[in-house]
Amino acid sequence: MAGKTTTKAKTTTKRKSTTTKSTKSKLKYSKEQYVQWYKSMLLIRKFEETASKLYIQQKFGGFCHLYIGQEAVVCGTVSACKKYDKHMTAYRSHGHPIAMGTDPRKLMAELYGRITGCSKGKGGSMHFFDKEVNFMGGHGIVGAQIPMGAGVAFADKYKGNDSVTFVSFGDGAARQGALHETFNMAMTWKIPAIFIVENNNYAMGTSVERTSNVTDLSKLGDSYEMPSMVVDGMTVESVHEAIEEACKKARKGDGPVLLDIRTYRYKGHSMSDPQKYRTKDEVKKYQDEDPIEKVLNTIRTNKLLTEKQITDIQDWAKNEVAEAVKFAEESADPTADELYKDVYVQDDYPYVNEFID
Ligand SMILES: Cc1ncc(C[n+]2csc(CCOP(=O)(O)OP(=O)(O)O)c2C)c(N)n1
Ligand SMILES: [Mg+2]
Repeated sequence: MAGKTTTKAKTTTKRKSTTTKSTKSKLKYSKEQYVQWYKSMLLIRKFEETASKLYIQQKFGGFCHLYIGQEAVVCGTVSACKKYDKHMTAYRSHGHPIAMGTDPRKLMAELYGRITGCSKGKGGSMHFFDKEVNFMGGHGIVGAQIPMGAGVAFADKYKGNDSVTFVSFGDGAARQGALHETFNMAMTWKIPAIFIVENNNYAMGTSVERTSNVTDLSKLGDSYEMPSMVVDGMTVESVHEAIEEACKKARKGDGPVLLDIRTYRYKGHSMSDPQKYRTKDEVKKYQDEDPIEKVLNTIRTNKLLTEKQITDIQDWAKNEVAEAVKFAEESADPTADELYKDVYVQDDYPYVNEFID
């Protein structure tokens, strides 16, 4: 029975938000861990606040989907996984590589379409990619990364590695039919994939409630008896804890886990979104439980850092972003011959030759 295999994490939360409280408690994680969470979430936030301004100034074009508000999801995932694990996500892809350690200069240069960008200036905001840190992209087709991610995870199982692949997608993407085919095969073959719904309650302007009779997305794997958890995505510790638990199962060969991580994006779907589908009060409720402020609150309440040390971290983040902008501005555009590189016509492009004759 599906119900029997479904794990409901202790981290379960209702969508209703609550204001951050200053609580002095016994810390569950080390000082280093809290500082690392603060630094990585803050760097993502600062990078995107600047990217948003630069976009408005028309310094770069194309699409630009901001992750602001959702930072705890990727930072809690990365802190709980191994360096050799792989991650894939959708077009809202700035946060993942930053959390995974990609140099922000390569990412800002990618936004600017420069040759020094992580995808040589050919991908832009939606197609960040960094093989060095095992970030397998940035994907623009809604839900495309679900079967692809399962394929990546299958490759690791086939090769006998103990890597896990984290496949992140939105609540809108969760309605794609490919999810069901993928879940079926993933459970049949017990592949080491962790499926993460970054459930921010909206697909563009369409709320979860308007897309299906089934509004509890953690149930989507029930027909395949896929274990699942509902996780508070506004609290980085909760995400970390859930990912640790899911990884244990996946690494010991028990197969995939579905995490319905409840989060929120503070900004519009992309840069041009009048946001008529939600109220300002709703946005404020989530901003009041901001994951970065929560971690900073824990750091302050427990005196993990001095005020000077906190300011130093904030200056570091601003400086990293300023350096990234300088690098992007000073970098060259790709030359015309780049058009013919990294494309299917290339002789040694993987898999193509076997089909030509
Ligand atoms: C196959 C496909 N259909 C439609 C679109 C247009 N589109 C881009 S983003 C989006 C909404 C997806 O929402 P969700 O999966 O919840 O992700 P979020 O934007 O909230 O991160 C849609 C419909 C697309 N890119 N690909
Ligand atoms: Mg969504």
